[in-house]
Amino acid sequence: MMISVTSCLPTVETEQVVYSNNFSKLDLAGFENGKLFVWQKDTLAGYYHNEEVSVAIQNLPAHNYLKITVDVLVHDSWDGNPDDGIGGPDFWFMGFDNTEIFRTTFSNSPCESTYCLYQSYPNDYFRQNVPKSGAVRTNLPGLCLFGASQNYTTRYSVSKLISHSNPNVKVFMGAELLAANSPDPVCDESWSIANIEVVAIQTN
Ligand SMILES: [Ca+2]
Ligand SMILES: [Ca+2]
Repeated sequence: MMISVTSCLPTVETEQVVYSNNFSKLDLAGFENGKLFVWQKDTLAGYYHNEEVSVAIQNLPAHNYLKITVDVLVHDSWDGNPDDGIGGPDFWFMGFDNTEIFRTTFSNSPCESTYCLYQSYPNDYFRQNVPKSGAVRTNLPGLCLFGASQNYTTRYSVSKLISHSNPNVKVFMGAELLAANSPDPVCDESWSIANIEVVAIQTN
């Protein structure tokens, strides 16, 4: 957050975690399209393919910013940026209420000097970053297609600060994945959520 160096810059007055859910309590209150599964001894929301999931959080304390952090697991053969009409792009997005605030791509694909399926994360689409850029964990097996292979699930902690003052908010996440050459697209590429945290911030 901003630190006050002169009196005209806002300073944080209060900062409060208003929602935190890692699904260990099987809590899907407020969710639309909420579903749970256990994977690698962890309860996750998912798994999802070309779907949207949201959580409505109500009666927030007075605030003018929200910091939304979503821990996402990207499973199996995501292809990132390439717009070939067959494999990608593989988009993931998030937003609040009816506003999309972030649209990016992820890639779990091999990257060599002669061939690389780049991803946009940690930036917005379209940016060319190497696969798994910005990941917090990469040494996990895939979920389905590459369930027997290590390094085919990648964990990201996606964090966004938004201007917001309404006492209610709906946070949504979703994906638009393309796997036209796959007999089973959901097995080919999917995603799940390990944690969602919302912090209400009031500046003066
Ligand atoms: Ca794929
Ligand atoms: Ca794809």
